[in-house]
Amino acid sequence: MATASPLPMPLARLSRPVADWVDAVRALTQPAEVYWCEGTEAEREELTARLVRSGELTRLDPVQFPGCHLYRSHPADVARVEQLTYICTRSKDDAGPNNNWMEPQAAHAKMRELFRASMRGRTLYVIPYCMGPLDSPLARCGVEITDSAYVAINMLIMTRAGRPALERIALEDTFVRGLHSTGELDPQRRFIMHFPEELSIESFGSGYGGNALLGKKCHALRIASWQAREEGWLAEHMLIVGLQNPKGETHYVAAAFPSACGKTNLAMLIPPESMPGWKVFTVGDDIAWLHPGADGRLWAINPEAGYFGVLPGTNRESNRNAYDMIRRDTLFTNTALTADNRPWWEGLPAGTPHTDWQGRPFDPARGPAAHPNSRFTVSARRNPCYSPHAEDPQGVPISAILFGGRRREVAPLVYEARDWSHGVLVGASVASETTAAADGQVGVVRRDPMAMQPFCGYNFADYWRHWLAVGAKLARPPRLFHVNWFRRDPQGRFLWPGFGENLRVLAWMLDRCAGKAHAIDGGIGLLPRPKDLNTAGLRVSPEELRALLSVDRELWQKEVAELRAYLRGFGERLPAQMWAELEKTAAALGGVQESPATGE
Ligand code: GTP
Ligand code: SPV
Ligand code: MN
Repeated sequence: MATASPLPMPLARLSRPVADWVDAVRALTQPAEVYWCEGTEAEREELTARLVRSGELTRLDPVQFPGCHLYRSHPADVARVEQLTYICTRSKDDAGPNNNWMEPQAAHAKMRELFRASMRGRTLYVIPYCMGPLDSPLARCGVEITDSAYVAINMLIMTRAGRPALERIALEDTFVRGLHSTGELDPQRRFIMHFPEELSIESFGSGYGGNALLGKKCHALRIASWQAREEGWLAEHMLIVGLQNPKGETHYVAAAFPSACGKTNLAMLIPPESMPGWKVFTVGDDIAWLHPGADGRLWAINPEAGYFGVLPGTNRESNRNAYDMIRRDTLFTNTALTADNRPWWEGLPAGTPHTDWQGRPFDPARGPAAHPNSRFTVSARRNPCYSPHAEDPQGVPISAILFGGRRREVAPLVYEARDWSHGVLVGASVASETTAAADGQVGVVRRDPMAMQPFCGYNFADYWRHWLAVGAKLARPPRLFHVNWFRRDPQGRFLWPGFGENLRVLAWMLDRCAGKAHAIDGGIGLLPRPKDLNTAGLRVSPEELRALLSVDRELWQKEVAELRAYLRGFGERLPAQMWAELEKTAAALGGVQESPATGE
């Protein structure tokens, strides 16, 4: 008689649909072996050791940076490639003018030829993962197949991956299929394809971040935004942070800023000394899934379990929490190295780069030592201010949503939308200077509605309509704001000190939410007067503060005209409410009216 095996069920037998899909991919890509990720600590160490042996990872100074490694990507594969990223829906209009589109059958045929035999001699890794806490009804699962151990290690840090995720998949009837192969890294043979109607992703020819860690931007934003519209929620490029005031009350805020525009930093903010008693807790630093709750509020979870954060500019002064967090068990990508094998990047006050991000002796004539989009991958559990509610299955209730961009002029430090509908227009009007997070020119202002230009899996006109519909369902909607930490003076210096000092602006917003703070109508929305902000200990002159809180009527009239032209590009699909809000703003820019505090 057979006795029960003490060994756990092999992963390959847990879910028939997953196993069948792996078999089909194996037949197409012809790997030398198949490796199912269990998700244990020992496994991560094993995979890391493999990459150290093959020379793909470099172990860093074990005393200063225990458990840390450096990965150097191919020099032509260092950022997201928006021009090679496609939404493949049956109807082109469903993808919208904001996306590259390809007909799904044509896209599948193209990708099939790229994937054919692409894993020959390589290992195929199967990574079942769960986006969101494993016990959360709001979480969603997927499986990534990749031939990159670097991608597998990143996914093991960034998501809840392995056996528990596959157990959940075995109980549910759907999962997102993400197929990735590094290919030859030839930019001519690189495509990131999304099939929202089939819940699948096919990514070929890049091993980098958002192109290859398919749980992140591909699943948790592009595919999830599509699902969210069908099901009545929102998938957004937002941080989630808990702010505890000196009375001990905590309010949660979500903020959408474009790539490399300050989400990680705001999510880990350290209060300035002149604001004693405040505490800040990170729930998430990049992606938020927001659901209308039975209580009429909006509830948010962070679908991720780790951070893939920007290194340049990170130091003890700007972000002490991040600086401390990444000193152990961290994977560094494309940083420079010091002579004593420590990672180095621009913005560190000490240390000297010896080797640049490409592994060459550092020569300043060749540009920065670390790549401007060099990043760290680390578990959220290493975050010294990780919120005790970050893993609550129902999420956290959101009091305010911020939109923001990186703009040297036009946008003031902060303004509040008149109401939800106006806030949707404010979110849609976000424009920001491009950064090194995506391939292409840096510093060019472009429209980036809700910081979702690269990530919305469908037509923006339908997306704004959905935002309006979600707001209409909320009895207690969050208040909506716009911020800009990046205003500059004529000499090009930042007018606002940013980082921890941003809490002063957040505190005003929370007071607005409580009906306790004053604002004036600046036409574009409601602004604090300089005296409405806590400026104790702030090193900003009264003139600078006035400049930060000013609305230049002429510039804004031009802005409104540009926005009108931009929105026209969405044609008939654009909700009429957006036009109505825009015309209200255009009319309001004619005068300035008072809007006193409204006590509750
Ligand atoms: P992604 O991970 O690409 O989505 O970016 P992110 O929005 O999380 O950006 P992150 O917080 O990593 O910041 C990007 C860069 O902006 C870093 O170099 C930061 O040092 C810098 N930065 C962040 N916050 C501020 C701020 O308040 N003021 C200024 N001047 N710079 C900031
Ligand atoms: C971003 O570019 O917004 C990121 C990094 O957060 S990536 O994972 O490459 O998308
Ligand atoms: Mn991001």
